[in-house]
Amino acid sequence: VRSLITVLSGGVGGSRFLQGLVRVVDPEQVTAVVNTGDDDEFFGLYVSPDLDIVTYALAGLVDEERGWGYRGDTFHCLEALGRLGGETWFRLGDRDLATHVHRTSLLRQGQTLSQVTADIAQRLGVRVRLLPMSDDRVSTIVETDAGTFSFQEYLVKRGARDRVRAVRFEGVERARPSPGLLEALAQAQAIIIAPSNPIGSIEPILSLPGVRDAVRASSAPVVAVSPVVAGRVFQPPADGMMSGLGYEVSARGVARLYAPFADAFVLDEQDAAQADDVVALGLQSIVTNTVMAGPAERESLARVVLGAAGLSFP
Ligand code: FO1
Repeated sequence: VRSLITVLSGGVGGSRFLQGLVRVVDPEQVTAVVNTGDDDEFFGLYVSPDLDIVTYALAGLVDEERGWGYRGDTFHCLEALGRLGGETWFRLGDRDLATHVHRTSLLRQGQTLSQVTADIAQRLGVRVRLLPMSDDRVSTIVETDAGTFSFQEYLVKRGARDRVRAVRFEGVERARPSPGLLEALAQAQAIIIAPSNPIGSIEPILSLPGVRDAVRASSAPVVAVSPVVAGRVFQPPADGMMSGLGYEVSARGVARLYAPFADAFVLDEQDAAQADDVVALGLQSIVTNTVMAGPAERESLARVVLGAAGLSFP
């Protein structure tokens, strides 16, 4: 069995967690299932932000401060586009554009998103198996007081300032999980839900036909990590999406969302007072430092999560 640890992931939070995980386990033991509900088209190019963030992070190429895009990228193409009257609110860097040009070209030639993702990852030296959640298009749509937006419009163009009324994943009912995804869940020795946006990143994956059931049915321990620390998310817009939909923006609030299928929940030391509430939801609760400041913190979080799943690594 190739895939032993299956991680459900969004962009920045998930990628940082995965960076820690591959310091502890052989990357080839890890399958990362990555949200594609945030994908969008700019200038006819197919952009898959979460896949790119995870790919660049694991390749050691990501801009660590921003959490997305290539470190040291330039924006000459975007500036020239702006001069021509093109839209420039989504900051596509020059090197980053190569990824989107290449991906779009391979998709047009008939390759699937899974194939293209594996190709790009391999060429950039990423050994984790990266699976887009689906080869079919699913679009996260955010309904707000100010109108209905795609995820990137809501987050980047509008700065996540609008009150969220509803979130839906257009196309999810007809979409199929990508090839190997259900197997990666069925065969996993541990299923990890990364500290990603529960509504914007994890929920689209779980909403694909068969996925939530496969997580529930798995005999492997399911361990989730809170993306909320001291009532704050380190990455907008998880807070606005949670509060808009009526969920408490707290570690406990996230645990409540995951309780139906998770076995253990990892929350930050700053939220230690909520550990009992997590236990009351029927979850094992583990308190540790979840703020993934640097490589050492990311690695130690990965060790705690693997320990919670009953796996230990030297
Ligand atoms: N996030 C921003 O806040 N502003 C941007 O201009 C922006 C550009 C961008 C370009 C490529 C890419 O892969 C990601 C980019 N992101 C940007 C991040 C991204 O939109 C979000 O962080 C994820 O979608 C959330 O998971």
